[in-house]
Amino acid sequence: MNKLGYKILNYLDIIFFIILVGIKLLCYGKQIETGYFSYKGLFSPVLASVIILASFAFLFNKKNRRKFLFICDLIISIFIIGDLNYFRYFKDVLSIPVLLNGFQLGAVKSSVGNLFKITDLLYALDLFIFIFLYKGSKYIKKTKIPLNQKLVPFLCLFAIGAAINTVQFLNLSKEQPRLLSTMFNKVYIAKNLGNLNYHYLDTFNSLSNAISKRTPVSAKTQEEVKSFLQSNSEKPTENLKGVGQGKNLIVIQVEALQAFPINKKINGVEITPNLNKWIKKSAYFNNYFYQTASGGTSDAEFLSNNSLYPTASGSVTYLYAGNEFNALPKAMANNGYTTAAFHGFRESFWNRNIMYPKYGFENFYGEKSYDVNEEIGLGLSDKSFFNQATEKIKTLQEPYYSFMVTLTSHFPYDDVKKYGDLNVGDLEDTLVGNYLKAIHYTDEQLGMFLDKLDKEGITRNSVITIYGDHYAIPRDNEKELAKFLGTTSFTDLQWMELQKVPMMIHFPEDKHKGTYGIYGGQIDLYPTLANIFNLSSTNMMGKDLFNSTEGKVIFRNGSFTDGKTFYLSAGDTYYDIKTGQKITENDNLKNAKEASINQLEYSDLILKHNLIKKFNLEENK
Ligand code: GP9
Ligand code: MN
Repeated sequence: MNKLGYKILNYLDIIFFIILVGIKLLCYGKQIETGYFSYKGLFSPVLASVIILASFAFLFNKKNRRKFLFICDLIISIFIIGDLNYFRYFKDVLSIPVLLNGFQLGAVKSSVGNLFKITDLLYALDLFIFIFLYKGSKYIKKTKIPLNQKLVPFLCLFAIGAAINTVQFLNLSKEQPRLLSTMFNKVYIAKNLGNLNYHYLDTFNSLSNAISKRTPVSAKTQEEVKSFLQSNSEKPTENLKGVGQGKNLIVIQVEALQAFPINKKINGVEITPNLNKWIKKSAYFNNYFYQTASGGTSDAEFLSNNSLYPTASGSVTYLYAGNEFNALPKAMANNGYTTAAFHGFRESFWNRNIMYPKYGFENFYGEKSYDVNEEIGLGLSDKSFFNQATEKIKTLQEPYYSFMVTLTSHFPYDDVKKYGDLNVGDLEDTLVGNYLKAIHYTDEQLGMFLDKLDKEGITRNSVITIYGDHYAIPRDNEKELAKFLGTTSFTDLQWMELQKVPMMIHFPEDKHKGTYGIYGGQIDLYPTLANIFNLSSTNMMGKDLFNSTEGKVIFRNGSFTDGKTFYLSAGDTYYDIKTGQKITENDNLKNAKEASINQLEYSDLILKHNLIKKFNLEENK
């Protein structure tokens, strides 16, 4: 045999490893892909991820190398089989936060047995080859391989794998900017980068987060956070205190509902006639902003139910899934309420199956609870969702807190044919035009739902809150939006002012209706509801909108406004809202800026060091 032949034979274990594990990962990719799939697309990232792992094998002598490869293959096989079974139930991939919260899977544990298929074991078949090779290594003479002969091949292979992978990761982060840090759509990562790369990324994100969590917080800082929270909850609450006590609470978070279509017409037709009608009968907050960051919908849910800020990057729902929270559902449940969350999309999206119980929801009616009999865009249509959810709500023991999250009006609003026939004229076939159609559709479904509640007498005994979760129109499409609003472009300040979402609270018999102009945001919802339902809630960072005279909205990027001045952090500039003119910083503004940054930092500290748990322990001592 020639020299090359010996070399190949010598490294047969590594070659086997790369080929066999590569094939397994490609097969797994095919199994989690429900739509279009190409082996070609997945080939490079899969190969790169396996090469990276295989490169470490060169650091061992032959016997240990085979042991190492066997262990790696064993772990990968367990993960593939585990992921596959998890996918069959949740349409998602396992992640470290999910594994750490595994005990919460409770209800699904029983069905895991039914999901397992005997053919899954094929993924473990190649292990026998490595067992065989490992056994065979008994006959190998123990020779010490010099360090440089280990390091050179290791570094070469590692560099090749890392280079291919870098290109793959960069491409994906260009296509989906928030995806790699937030991991909000794990299946998408696994589909595009392969299962092994997905788990590398998951491990990296979890570790970097764990490290930052471990840096201890000083007693002084902890005290500072606590005293801020205490002083924040000591504000007077006279107006509307307890008016909702004993009544049901229905909160509807509407996908991508911004304030700009409210009370507007296009070609003579109202875009949101139903919301407009209910706004007239409700307490309507017309200066209410979304405060979400990269966690999108999940940030809106978090802000509204916890009155804390979302994380600057990533999503609380993945990064802090292990934390303790004092959320609105928990407070309602403590007051004898039945609590339930409703959303017609897969349960694991945004880690909801883990987070909703953490917030204190006793029931979560996710995708599996509905008959997916009509699909628009991402999934179950709002029409079908509202119809089916109504039936479930009616079975809940009163009083209840029902939290509903809609889905149809989700970006990119391209399932236009199914939205109905709103004539958007010039805006036909534009993102804004399609959005108006989508939100017109959702408004119609919302209207039918509310009318049904009214007819059945439910509104007489319920407080109903509706708000939008986050922006609908990216700034790239500014021109189309300007056209709709009868202008040509927007200044930075005007663009910020456009980031309002409608928020309304409907009380029985249309009580307390009217427009409330105070500047507020999603962080204020929980304190506002806590006052209405007389909850003894603590640790909230927002304000009660019915009992505050001074408006304030702090955005995750450090921008803030009080309704008179708007500070935009991107350009470190203050604007006078009325005149639209820039103003120079003075002591008051400087202090306000510092206070905003402090608040964001307090919220981060609460999350990073699980301070709510500490505060709760201290309180119960
Ligand atoms: C899916 C939905 C979408 O469940 O909540 O989240 P988003 O992409 O809007 O953040
Ligand atoms: Mn959303």
